[in-house]
Amino acid sequence: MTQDEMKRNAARSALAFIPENSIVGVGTGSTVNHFIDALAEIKHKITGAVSSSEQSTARLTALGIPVFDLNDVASFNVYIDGADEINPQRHMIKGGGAALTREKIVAAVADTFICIVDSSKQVDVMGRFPLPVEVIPMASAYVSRELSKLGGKPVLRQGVITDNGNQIIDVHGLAITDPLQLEQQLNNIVGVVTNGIFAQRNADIVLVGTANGTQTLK
Ligand code: ABF
Repeated sequence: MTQDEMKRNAARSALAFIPENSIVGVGTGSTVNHFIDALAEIKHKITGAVSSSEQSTARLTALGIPVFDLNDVASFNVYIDGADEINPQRHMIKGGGAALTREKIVAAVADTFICIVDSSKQVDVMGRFPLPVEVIPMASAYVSRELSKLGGKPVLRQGVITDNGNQIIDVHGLAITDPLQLEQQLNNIVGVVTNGIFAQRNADIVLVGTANGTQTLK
């Protein structure tokens, strides 16, 4: 089974968690794209979606799923999103798709965060995937210097401006043994908008696509 087939299986398994007549929180990335395609098959059973990126909004809209402004949605039940890495405590690294800020915002509002991944995303200690950090452009050099002090190797992601008009620094070489502490420490660096550690708000449920079917972790 290919990685993409595992992603697709995990994504389709998420349909079982979508309440009828609900507004669904939708993340970003190739695994989520499979979820959006599957959600379109049951769009008559849901009210619509709130989206974490222009990319996902375009896909949802093209498939006829109404997209609501998050400011018009006080609460909603389920947020479905992928991850770049996920550890046994269901902490994640996200942001490979440069959508981490809106993903973290939508996840904060959701009652339940369901992460859909293929098995290659599972790690014991996060950090092999370079940690994305969204920064205000004028602060990128200063933030890079601060990240270097933490032992990382910061690399400004070339040619990428986020939906929010910011830049991304990818931090290589970190061994994230205390995700909760590092997430808070990074949040305190002036100029950082969002960092890609999702630990304070981790996933509630993980659907893992494997060669032997989809595993549900809670
Ligand atoms: C998104 O899912 C991003 O945060 C993360 O980078 C991506 C994972 O990528 P993919 O599903 O394409 O493997 O939420």
